Amino acid sequence: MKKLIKLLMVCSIFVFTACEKSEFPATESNSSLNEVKNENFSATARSISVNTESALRSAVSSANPGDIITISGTINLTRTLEFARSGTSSSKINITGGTLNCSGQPSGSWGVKVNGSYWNITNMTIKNAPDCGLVLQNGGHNFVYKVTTSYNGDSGLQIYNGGHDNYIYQCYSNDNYDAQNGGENADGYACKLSAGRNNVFDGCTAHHNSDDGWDLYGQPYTVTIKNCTATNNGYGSNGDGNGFKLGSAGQHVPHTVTNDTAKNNKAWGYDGNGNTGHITITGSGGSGNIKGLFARIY
Ligand SMILES: [Ca+2]
Ligand SMILES: [Ca+2]
Ligand SMILES: [Ca+2]
Repeated sequence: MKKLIKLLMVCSIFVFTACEKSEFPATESNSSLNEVKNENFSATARSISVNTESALRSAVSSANPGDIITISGTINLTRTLEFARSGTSSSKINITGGTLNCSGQPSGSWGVKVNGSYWNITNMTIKNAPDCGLVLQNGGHNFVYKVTTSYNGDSGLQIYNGGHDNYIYQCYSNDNYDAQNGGENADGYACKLSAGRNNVFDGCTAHHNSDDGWDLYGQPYTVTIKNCTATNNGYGSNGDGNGFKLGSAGQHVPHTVTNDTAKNNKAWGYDGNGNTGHITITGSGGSGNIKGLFARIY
């Protein structure tokens, strides 16, 4: 009954403003409309806890700005989970908690892909995906915080296909290994080939990944890596094992590397890898890297 009354109120306001527009200041009528709409008719933000794959998919596929989706315990994914919707700059979509075990997914599939924008992805583990654990592409302005990507069959966290303005903060990526290639591709963090502008890694750790800790191979825009640590990367017959691989041959892209640490990696601590762009390395060092600390940094 209450809803019916409010519905009638809204209808009458519509009719009133339509008929009496000239006598009613537009701002006043709009604000009273908005008040009613916000109270009852807009999709209000939800707080949802999920503990099954179907509930998780339902929450994600219907997510609206301001929603908080909390994953409870471990959910076994049977196929890639896509974040296709988007929040807004002032009201992000929040997904937090739990573990996503992707070991039951089809071969070659990613664990989670983010095609949308304005997500906060926090306090979560994504593991055992046949290919990359977490992929950010197309969209941007996503914030990834305290997310662990482990034991995936390609890179733990990858940004490419135009993914831009992402901030990866205090995350862990470890023991990712592409067994079928002898470890040639699985990096802790790959921001490579085709990622967009303004991607930042801050306070993250990559260790025991089969290829590199960080890999900016073919990345066309500047990436910022600060306060990060890469240790013990490089194993399998083909793993390269650089702490920070900072581009590739034929590129002229400046990257920013600040207060980072590279220790005990199989190859170099920091390798420009043929990128002739000026790489600003400040306050960064390390030890125990088999080939040495810096190579081809211009
Ligand atoms: Ca792959
Ligand atoms: Ca490699
Ligand atoms: Ca690599």
